[in-house]
Amino acid sequence: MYREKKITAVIPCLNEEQGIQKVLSGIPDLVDEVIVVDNDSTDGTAQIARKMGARVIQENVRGYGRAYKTGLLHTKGDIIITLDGDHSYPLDALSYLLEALLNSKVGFISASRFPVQDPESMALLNLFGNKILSYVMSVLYLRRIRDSQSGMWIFYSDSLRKMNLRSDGMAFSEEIKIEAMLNPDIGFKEIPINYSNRAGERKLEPWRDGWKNLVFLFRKRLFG
Ligand SMILES: Nc1nc2c(ncn2[C@@H]2O[C@H](COP(=O)(O)OP(=O)(O)OP(=O)(O)O)[C@@H](O)[C@H]2O)c(=O)[nH]1
Ligand SMILES: [Mg+2]
Repeated sequence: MYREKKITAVIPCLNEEQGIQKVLSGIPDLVDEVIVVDNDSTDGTAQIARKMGARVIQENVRGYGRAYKTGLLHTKGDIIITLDGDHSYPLDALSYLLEALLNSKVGFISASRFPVQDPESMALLNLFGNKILSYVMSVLYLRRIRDSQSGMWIFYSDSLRKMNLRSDGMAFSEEIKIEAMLNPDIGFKEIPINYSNRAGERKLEPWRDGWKNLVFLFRKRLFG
């Protein structure tokens, strides 16, 4: 609990046995419920997460967005925080992000990895792709977006009822921000955080995922 609010963390994981252990051991006590959404990981992700007290939800259909859509259905908290299972997002930022949400007029905060604090933390190709996608998103929606691909968000759970979330893939990250941004009942802002190198193997395919995310932005802008 934090200031009378129940807090749920949602973490999508695909073969993150190295990272998830570190993430779960660093989750602060103010988080009441931790949901790990697993997609049939072939390593020890689910077992480790269960052993460390997380609720593990299995989703059979692959995809980052798909995992989120399933995981979010099971949350009981008033406030939801999200992050990757690869120990790249700073757990010690959770309390200030929470405080920022509670003191803010907006219902959705996205943690921005820009300006980059540690140049080693993000692969050059990811950095380049992210810059392009964030620029395109900013132009299409006439609003400065620093980090369109951030996977660390903090928002009120009742915002979910006001959003139309469809993407099953990596574009979910863009979609949830756009839905928050366009809805005057929610509202969106970014707050900078420190980012670190991921633990474990990369799964992102920068060219393929980058292209899909770019197409998604144009489709979403044109057809809603
Ligand atoms: N359940 C589930 N989780 C996924 C899937 N794809 C990615 N994830 C998880 O979603 C989070 C974000 O994916 P990453 O591969 O870290 O993507 P990224 O942060 O853009 O790329 P990196 O720079 O390599 O970390 C991680 O915790 C992944 O394990 C999936 O298909 N299913
Ligand atoms: Mg990651």
